[in-house]
Amino acid sequence: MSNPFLRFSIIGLAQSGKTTLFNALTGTRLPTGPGAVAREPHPGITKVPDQRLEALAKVCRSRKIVPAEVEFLDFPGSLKGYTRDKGSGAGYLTDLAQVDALVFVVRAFSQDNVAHELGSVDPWRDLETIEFELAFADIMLMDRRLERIRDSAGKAKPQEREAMEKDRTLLSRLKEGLEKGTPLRAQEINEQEERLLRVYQLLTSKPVLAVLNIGEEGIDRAPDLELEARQRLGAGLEAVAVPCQTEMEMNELEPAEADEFRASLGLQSRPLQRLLQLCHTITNRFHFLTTGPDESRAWPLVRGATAQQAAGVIHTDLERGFIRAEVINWEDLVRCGSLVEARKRGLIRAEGKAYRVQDGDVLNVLFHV
Ligand SMILES: Nc1nc2c(ncn2[C@@H]2O[C@H](COP(=O)(O)OP(=O)(O)OP(=O)(O)O)[C@@H](O)[C@H]2O)c(=O)[nH]1
Ligand SMILES: [Mg+2]
Repeated sequence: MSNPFLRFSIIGLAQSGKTTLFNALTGTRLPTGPGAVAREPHPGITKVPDQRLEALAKVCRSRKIVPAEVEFLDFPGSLKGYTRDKGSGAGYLTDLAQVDALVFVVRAFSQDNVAHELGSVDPWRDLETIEFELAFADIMLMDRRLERIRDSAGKAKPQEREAMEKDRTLLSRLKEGLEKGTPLRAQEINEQEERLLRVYQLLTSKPVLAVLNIGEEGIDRAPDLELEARQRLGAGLEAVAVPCQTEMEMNELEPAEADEFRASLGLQSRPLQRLLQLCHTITNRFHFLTTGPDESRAWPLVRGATAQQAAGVIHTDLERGFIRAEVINWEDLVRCGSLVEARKRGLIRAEGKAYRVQDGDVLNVLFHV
């Protein structure tokens, strides 16, 4: 296991607020609005705030706090444009697929001076359009693959032919489901099939977070909107309402000022923080922690991963030479006030390589290379 950070593609229809959200998340100042004519996806990094790190840094007198990071890619223009454009479309869709999950941005703010490719504001229709376009792109890709199998099956050796036949049956079945409107993420796919599919990077198999881009006037309706989105979107999808423009503008404020401003708008929490949490929920990720005088740090891990795999996120040497991990829950450690005290009270456990790491575990990996 290595430590590539989580990556997300931000996609949607034209002028839905993708770049505005990207700027809000990454502190970038890319131009927004109809004048912006980027063609390439733009990458940016967001640090994931984690209050546990501050508490640990205090206890262990860490010189540095290193939060986890996630990467967002801002895809310009309309998804619809690219699925229909055979020229630049293919490259765009391949780029878009190189991520862990997709963030759909749909317009839910009412402002007449923003031109929208579909006219009136209707986030549900826009979500359906995005799903439809992704399904369309997947079907095109499956068709191409099925065609290639058909063309080369005659020349193939018996063994290859068997593998091709497996591929063909699987793709045909999934395609049929897609054509009936069921994205791959909602279809039954077993582990072995999932492995076969991995090379295709099919878009509708990716987890999705829908961002309802509300204006300040929509803040009161946010909880209802989110609920409705979840009901409409079905299993496996998450939704969050974010006043993207306001959040982007708040990057110019001090954090305390921004919180005050949010409260004055009736926002109970930080929507971008919720967004980041949900990014981890949909990708099945959580963070384990390390701490010491150098740094207190958060590391991403997939749910169910073992202590040895967690060691590999820190460094491949730690995974290879893994002996055991000393583990303590972060709150227990903070309550003890020091590692020495925690050890005295017997709260630091020794765990083997198969131990399943929990959210909030503080790990110290003992290894030998
Ligand atoms: N009133 C209001 N306007 C917004 C909001 N979010 C975005 N906008 C405006 O919508 C326009 C489009 O925003 P962008 O972020 O450029 O949209 P985009 O999806 O990146 O656009 P393309 O990449 O060109 O498809 C800009 O003029 C923004 O100021 C919002 O929450 N409220
Ligand atoms: Mg944009």
